[in-house]
Amino acid sequence: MPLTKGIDNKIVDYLYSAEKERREVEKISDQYPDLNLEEAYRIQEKLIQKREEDGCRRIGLKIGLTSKAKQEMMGVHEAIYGYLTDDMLALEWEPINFQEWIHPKAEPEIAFMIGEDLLGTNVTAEDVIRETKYVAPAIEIIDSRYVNFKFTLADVIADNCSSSKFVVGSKWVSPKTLNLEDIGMVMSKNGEIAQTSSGAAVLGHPAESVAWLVNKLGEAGKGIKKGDIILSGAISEAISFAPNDNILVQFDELGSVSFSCK
Ligand code: OOG
Repeated sequence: MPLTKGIDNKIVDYLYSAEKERREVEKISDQYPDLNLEEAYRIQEKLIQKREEDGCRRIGLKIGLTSKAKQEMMGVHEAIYGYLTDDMLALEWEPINFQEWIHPKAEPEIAFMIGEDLLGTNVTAEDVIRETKYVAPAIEIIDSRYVNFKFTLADVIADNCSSSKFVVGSKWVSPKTLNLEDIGMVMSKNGEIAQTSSGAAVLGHPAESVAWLVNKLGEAGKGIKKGDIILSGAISEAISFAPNDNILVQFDELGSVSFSCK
């Protein structure tokens, strides 16, 4: 049964206040088990509009569930996307206050800085590479608003795919001379290796992931814009961290990115 009018606004307020008040809430599918993905994306869009009403600006998008392992874990065959707003962008040198989060986890990512608008339903990884000005190492901090990070696909889409913060490294390079699928990555916590992987973990190639995003948005007549930052998907499993931890992500050729919280 489709959501009755007004219910989506109620869900938006429920998720928005959970984030603002830093508390975990029961997943919405417990109350609305028939919530479908289209409705979930509509709720996500309204959630972003609410952020905009509060003065935030959209600066890009993130792609999630891009690894086979994560898709299998969730029993799905498709990635998901959410929006990034300017208040989510953190700088490498600024310690972030852990109190901003509920139960955060860090994921290594490759960020794409888009040089030209990309729109359509037949966009390829080659098109993405051609229109990308730079790629950079990044860390995404996800912070699901749901109890114990447990959710259905519709739940997580409505919750803007657990988006919370992201940090982009200071070395930005053209993707044209790199082989992004072969790039190795090591993520360490307080100097100890926590995860290793390579670019191929993201749908075979991070640019494939961005192409998937453009084509998915294209189905709804949307696209990505010049100047957008796109987080192409976690390259390994996410790791939890605590106050005073330092997370460092090092890539071959792309350089490194780190953050600390207090
Ligand atoms: C959903 C978001 C996952 C990724 O890159 O796979 C994600 C979650 O696990 O909370 O950002």
